[in-house]
Amino acid sequence: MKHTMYHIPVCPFSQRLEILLTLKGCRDQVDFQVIDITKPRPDWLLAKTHGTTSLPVMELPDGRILKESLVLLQYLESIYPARPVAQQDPYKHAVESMMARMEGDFCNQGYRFVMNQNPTRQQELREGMLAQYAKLNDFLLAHSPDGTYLFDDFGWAETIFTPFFMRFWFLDYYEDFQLPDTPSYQRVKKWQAACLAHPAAQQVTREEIVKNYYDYAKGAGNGTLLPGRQKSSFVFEPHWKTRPWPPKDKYNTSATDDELGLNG
Ligand code: GAZ
Repeated sequence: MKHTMYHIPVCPFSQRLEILLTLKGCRDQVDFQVIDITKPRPDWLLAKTHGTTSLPVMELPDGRILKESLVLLQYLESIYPARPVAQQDPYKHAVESMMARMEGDFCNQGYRFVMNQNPTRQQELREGMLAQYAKLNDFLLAHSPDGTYLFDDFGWAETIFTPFFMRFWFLDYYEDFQLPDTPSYQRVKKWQAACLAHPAAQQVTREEIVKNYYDYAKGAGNGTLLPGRQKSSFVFEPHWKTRPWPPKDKYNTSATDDELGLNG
């Protein structure tokens, strides 16, 4: 009997689990079941989760339920010990765990920035995002000044952060946000580039992120509908590949379902 992962394919928290399993050579050991975020959760799933809606959720072969991506990562790391992704040395694992603790603020800042609808707040949000990258830069300089990754290879911290580096393609597209070429960001830039290129982390593409997250850029998260729209940018049909690139100028335009190619 397999473990089952109920997930939203484009969700960063579930990509972490796919990356970890890919690194461990165990991707096929877990049965990934796709849930459509644009529809109400099915009753059978709500019964399993006691009414909570956030995903990913994992079901053990005996029916017990676990959730929270960081918890699930640790659980999968424990039940598939053959190819560890986390550092085995207690000090080194503590270091990567300290970096993991920075993921919440990093994530929140990026989503606040993309979801912002007030042009007068753009500068402040840009600076906040840069401050987050500067913290990662300082951490890497302290613990891995000359390396590429935090340790020798793509590992625990990289598994946790890479899905956000990929989601933040939406900041490049909708906010024209890039890291400046100054020393304050050099180390984190090197890290980010290596993370983005790693073969175990290729579950999503820039085009998929930019198209699916249009509604986030217009202020609507988690598959909710914007005024005047019948369809969420997170719908599975029509497939994102067939849809046009959305307008970049989120502050002055609101694309219709038709303009987004959501009517096929
Ligand atoms: N802490 C959980 C974990 O597993 O690590 C977070 C899981 C989660 O937020 N899942 C989202 C979900 O299922 C999908 S991915 N939402 C539907 C629901 O009913 O709750 C959302 C944010 C955010 C950052 C990212 C995301 C996101 O705020 O990508 O706010 C809602 C959702 C900073």
